Amino acid sequence: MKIYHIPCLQDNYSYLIIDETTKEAAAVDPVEPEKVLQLANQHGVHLSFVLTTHKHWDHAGGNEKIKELVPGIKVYGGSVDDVKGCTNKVDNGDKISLGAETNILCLHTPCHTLGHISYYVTGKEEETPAVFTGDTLFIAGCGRFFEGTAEQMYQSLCVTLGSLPKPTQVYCGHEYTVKNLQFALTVEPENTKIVEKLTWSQNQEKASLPTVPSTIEEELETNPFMRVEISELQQKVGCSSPIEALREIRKLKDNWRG
Ligand code: GBP
Ligand code: ZN
Repeated sequence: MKIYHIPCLQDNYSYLIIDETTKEAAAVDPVEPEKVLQLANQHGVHLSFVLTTHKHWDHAGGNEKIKELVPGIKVYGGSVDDVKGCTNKVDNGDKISLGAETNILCLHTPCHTLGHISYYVTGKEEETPAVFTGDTLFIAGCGRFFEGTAEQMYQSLCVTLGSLPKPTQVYCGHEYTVKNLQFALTVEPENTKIVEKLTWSQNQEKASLPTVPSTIEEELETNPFMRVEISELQQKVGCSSPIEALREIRKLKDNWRG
């Protein structure tokens, strides 16, 4: 499989996933459909379906338009979210195949919205898997808890996504990395992995380059929201359990003005 990122709106990312042997492709959150279609044409691939991470307009807002532009296209979205233009509702554990060698596993990751879905994509055996995390997991951050609880985000972030293979490539819904790492440093000022990744991210930004993908391993090393099982980190924010710490770090981030 081949994955391309497509910057959209102010700081959103859409993605194009291509099954190379069949030239079948899928779009993740194509909020500006023309951009995705242009890229698909450029690579001579056929767009078979859309994977929607959640109902917010900056992710699902292109679905109706892409259905007009690509007759017969399927639009997947979480069964609990009211996703615009959805033709195929999915639940945790559902599987979708793309072309001959690309498989997609739907992971229900609620909290930012109740029906949020992350998509875990595997290709040929030797290929590194990828996960599209929408607004649940950002590089060094997580989404606001609009519809869910710290318990749900703990399950989504630390259990469901946190137990994927460490090398899994993480593709998120927004470019928030620099700000997220600056906030992460306020929680763990002595974490050298955060310091190093912040410098790297600032350089990427200066060069107009993306900070995606990350990996699950890097997130476990730098993302404060995924590190809440560490008791020293819990103590740093005055808590004594992972869920309590997650709730507190989210509150700190909501009130943080970087
Ligand atoms: C920033 O830090 O760059 N602009 C600010 C934050 C996801 S988008 C903007 C913000 O709040 N972004 C959301 C978020 O979860 N951020 C994580 C964080 O701040 O740590 N959205 O566009 C947002 O989900 C939206 C759309 C929200 C429709 C509600 C509805 Br209804
Ligand atoms: Zn959102």
